[in-house]
Amino acid sequence: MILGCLLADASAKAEDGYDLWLRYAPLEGEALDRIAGLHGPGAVISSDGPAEASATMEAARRELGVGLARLSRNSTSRLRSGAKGYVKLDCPESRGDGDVGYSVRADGADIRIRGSSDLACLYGVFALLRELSLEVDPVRIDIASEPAMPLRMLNHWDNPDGHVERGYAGRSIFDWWHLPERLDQRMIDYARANASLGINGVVVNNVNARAFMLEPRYIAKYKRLADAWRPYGIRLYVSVRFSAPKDIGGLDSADPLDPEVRAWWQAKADEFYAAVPDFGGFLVKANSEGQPGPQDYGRSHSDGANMLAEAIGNRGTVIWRAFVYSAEDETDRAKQAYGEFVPLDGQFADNVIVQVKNGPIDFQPREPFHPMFGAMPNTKLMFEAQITKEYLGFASHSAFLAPMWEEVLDHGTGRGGTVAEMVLPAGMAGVANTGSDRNWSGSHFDQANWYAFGRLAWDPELPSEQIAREWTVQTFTREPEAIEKIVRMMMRSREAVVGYMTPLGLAHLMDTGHHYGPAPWVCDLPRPEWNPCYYHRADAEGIGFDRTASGSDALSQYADRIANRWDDPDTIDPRFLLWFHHVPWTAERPSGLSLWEELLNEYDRGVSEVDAMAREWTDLFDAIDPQRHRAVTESLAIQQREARWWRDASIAYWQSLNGLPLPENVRPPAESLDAYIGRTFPEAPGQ
Ligand code: GCV
Repeated sequence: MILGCLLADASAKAEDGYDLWLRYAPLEGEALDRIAGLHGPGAVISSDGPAEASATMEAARRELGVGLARLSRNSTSRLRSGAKGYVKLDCPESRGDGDVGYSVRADGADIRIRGSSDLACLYGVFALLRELSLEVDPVRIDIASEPAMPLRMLNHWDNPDGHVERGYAGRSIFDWWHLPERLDQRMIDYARANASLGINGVVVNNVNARAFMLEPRYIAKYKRLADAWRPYGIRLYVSVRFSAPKDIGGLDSADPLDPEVRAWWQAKADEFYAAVPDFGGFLVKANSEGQPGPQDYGRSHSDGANMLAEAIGNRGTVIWRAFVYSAEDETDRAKQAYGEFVPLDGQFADNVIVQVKNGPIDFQPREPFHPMFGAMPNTKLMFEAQITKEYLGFASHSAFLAPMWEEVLDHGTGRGGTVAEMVLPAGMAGVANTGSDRNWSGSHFDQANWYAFGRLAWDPELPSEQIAREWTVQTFTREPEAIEKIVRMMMRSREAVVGYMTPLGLAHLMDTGHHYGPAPWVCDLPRPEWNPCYYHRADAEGIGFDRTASGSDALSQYADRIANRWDDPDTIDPRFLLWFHHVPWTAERPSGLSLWEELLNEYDRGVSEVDAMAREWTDLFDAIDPQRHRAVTESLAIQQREARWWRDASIAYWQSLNGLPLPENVRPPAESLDAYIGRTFPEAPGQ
């Protein structure tokens, strides 16, 4: 009786989002009957293999127990061997790093999960539970899956003091102060969530790294974390500051060709591997935004990366970021990474991966794919996505990012394959959006971006709509109409943000520093490429950055096939128009409208999409638990207000340059341009 009360109480508990997509909400009706048939009342989950299980197999069994119990409302599931009608885990009990592909198949009355490593079975369990959550009939389950790429990792921009650079979900989840003695339960829950997606690497600290995070006291903390994450198949990586030999090593140089410097890194790597034998390796941001690097000594990126690669040897990987830009290159920031890295193709050691952002500037709401993809056939390139939405309204605007990543991954490079194909030998990294907020991501819908990143890193061919649907079912509801509504909202959400923030290929129009809200009028910051004016180049005549041969010629960094298509403002995909072309405001577009009219339409489309999302969400009142329904309602209200702010402030500014009237059906900005320019936000989140 008491137990019954407790369970009833637990199920009535308000949902706060902590369980992410791993809620395993109880099935009902036929779906419940089918799973009850699978391990009906009094039934047990079986496992082949010896009694002594690896920690990974223990985690797999535990997950299966919890998942099936919750899905079937049966809290009494337990493990036993040899029974009929159960889920069988058919994997070696020992850790195998190599093959993590699995199959999940109905086998008579049983379901058999097979793989050649214990991690394969853990992944298979998560896949089975996902299918069951999606109400797939157990007897029809027939999946064989393996990851498309070896590295599927999160990059945390978390600082040791608990502040997260570009983090919008509270403080850092890593409690460095109390580690190694205290390991927060969140660290296990985090690993479990990652494992459910197949994420297998985590860089625990900001790429703007502090050298002291390489000291022995930190290595002890990493060991504790790595030990906790190992059962979930997660290897730990650390961002390093290139000048560490000087900062903490007592040397007077960090020159990568200096034998003393090389010896220092060798000893440092050995120290790491002595504590953490499966340590993943180092991530480096060098000679970018003030970070030290090999160029400080007249050396190249490959000199720097290869020095670290030698220290690590075949024990791990050096991931070297291609996100570089400097004040000297004033012609076009979008060209710099290609210019610095492509000539080094073939010069990086085998255990070096060059990590490239999805687009050539910086995680804008829309960018064309980065021209480095396809241009370095002899270098392993990894795809860097930003899950945290630095430029898409933080956690207060809803934008499902899978369609954006899909747009880039599926794009042909014109150099022998799509972007996804170019990164298959290396992998994908996502800048994490996690924080100490109870819902992990700052908003319920932002959890979907973590989920989508993991799913795409496992299989970049998964359609974003499928990802949205499976996430919705696991996270919110199995009610068919509600699912359709939510998926529709998600699928248009990013395009809505592009509409009201940066339509038709515009970029980098946000306010300085904190990167929130519009400020296209900012033109006087000391470095040219800090200014929105540098990117939009708007004047009385027109708007857009000429990147054709008559301008910066960034277009020539793309394969001819692509460049030819994008060279003509009339034939280029209009979504990239002003990225590559400076177009007169009054130019007649193939649509028959002027550029000015097209631009205004895009702003209005963005705003009305958000209004539609808010309306649809209101209609879902009965389908979603009240706590989460209310939280999303409130976020959407913020987004509606701020979409108008973006639209109105932008239009007011463009009008101040072009002097053009607004067509009759276009609502004038609510306030004057001066009022928008004069706004200050001492209370703004971010940095
Ligand atoms: C970690 C952008 C962000 C920075 C970030 C940088 C990077 O410039 O605004 O906060 O620094 O990208 O990717 O290194």
